[in-house]
Amino acid sequence: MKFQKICVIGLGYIGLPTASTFAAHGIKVLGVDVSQQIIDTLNQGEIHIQEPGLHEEVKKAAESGNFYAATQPAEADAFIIAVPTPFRHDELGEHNGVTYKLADMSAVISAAESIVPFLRRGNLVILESTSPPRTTADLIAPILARSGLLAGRDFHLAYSPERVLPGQIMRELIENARVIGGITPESAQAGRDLYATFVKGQIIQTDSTTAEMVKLMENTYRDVNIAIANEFSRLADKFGVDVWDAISIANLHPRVKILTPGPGVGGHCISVDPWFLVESAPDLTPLIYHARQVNDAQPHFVVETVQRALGTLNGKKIAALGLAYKPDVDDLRESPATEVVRLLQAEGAVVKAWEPFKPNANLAGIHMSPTLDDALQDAEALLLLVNHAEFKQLNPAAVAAKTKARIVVDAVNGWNDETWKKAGFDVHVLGIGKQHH
Ligand code: SAJ
Repeated sequence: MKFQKICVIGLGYIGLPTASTFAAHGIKVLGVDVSQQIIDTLNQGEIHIQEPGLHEEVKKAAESGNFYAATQPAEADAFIIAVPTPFRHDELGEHNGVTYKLADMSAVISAAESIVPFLRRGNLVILESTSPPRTTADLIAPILARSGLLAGRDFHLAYSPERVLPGQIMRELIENARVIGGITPESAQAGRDLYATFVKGQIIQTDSTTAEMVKLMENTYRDVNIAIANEFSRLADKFGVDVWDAISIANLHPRVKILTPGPGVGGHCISVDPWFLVESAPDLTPLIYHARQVNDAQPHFVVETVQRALGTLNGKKIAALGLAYKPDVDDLRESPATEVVRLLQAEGAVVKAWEPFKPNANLAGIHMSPTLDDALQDAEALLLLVNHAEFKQLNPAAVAAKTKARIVVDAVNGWNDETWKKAGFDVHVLGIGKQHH
């Protein structure tokens, strides 16, 4: 199948890189988003999110005339849905005493509905948004059937999950293997024809429900493995062991690869997607459910570590360094660091947060410092919450000159404790049992 014009619905962290990469490969792309502000920004060649290499690509795409953004779709050869599927904040699911979060499919539903008037015989529709198993067949196909056309007979329908890592999106989009799950084998083939425009990694054709499962399995696998690392950090703390040492020794075993403990799991993917499996089959997912509980509770363990370091939290002034959900990104969604700050404040601590990637972030109840120096100034303790490269490069002696704080709590093992000790700091690292101090 040949594609001259496509329509990408949702211009966020996935949709925009996808749209601009297609445009850079010679396809006419109409990018659609509900936000007029985003549309205006993009049509001027500017972008609303930070991702290495993205701005250049969007600029090029806009200048070449291959990319144009609007709030409504139009007729096209293919439609790609790349809108967010967060969880619902208004309601929880409940089954046999287990409560779980529910996927909010409203953006996917509206995106599918917006295609209906423009769908034509022979088109291809792709869902990229992470979704519970069977979404493509049971939710999207019936909505698109309102056009009078049938998925798999009159037009192609497939699920193809994005699998790119924020911070590496532009490269991974091209190099990663791509799964295309068709509602029929012909739909999968049409999907392959489309993504082969730029994908250099392997393209695997399968059915839509398998592709949905694959996506959820990948992120759930990572969540469960981070949960065990976090649980090990608590055990190490209890038994007077340095978890970081213990993990590096265990990882010398040829079949062991323990991940990294930290303040918890954030972002809009790994902390959300496992719930889609729990929601779909609560009876079958006790491990996935408990891994989520462990990771969600990890900010409490950070707070406990800070409390031990400071004696009490009440009235203590703390400089929280980093609020992003992981190192070197500007994304604060579902960030465990912000949860730590909120919990510290609930215990009476006075926290100033410094996030170099988003100094002006507007987060309810969180005081942002405009500069690192401002956060350091009156602090009694420094709390490292994200392993940003910028923090790793800090010179402890220079920091010591800017603050009266002499206590450091490192929740990500980002700092060399010896150099901080030399600069006069008392250093507490998450997951290092107190018998070590
Ligand atoms: N984290 C740890 N310890 C680790 C690794 C990560 O605590 O050893 C934390 C991070 O700090 C962060 C969270 O987990 O808070 C998730 O970070 P991540 O880098 O593991 O993943 P994401 O959410 O940025 O991107 C993931 C990727 N999935 C997998 O690696 C299986 C990416 O490929 C997906 O495309 C993306 O989810 C997505 O959009 O689904």
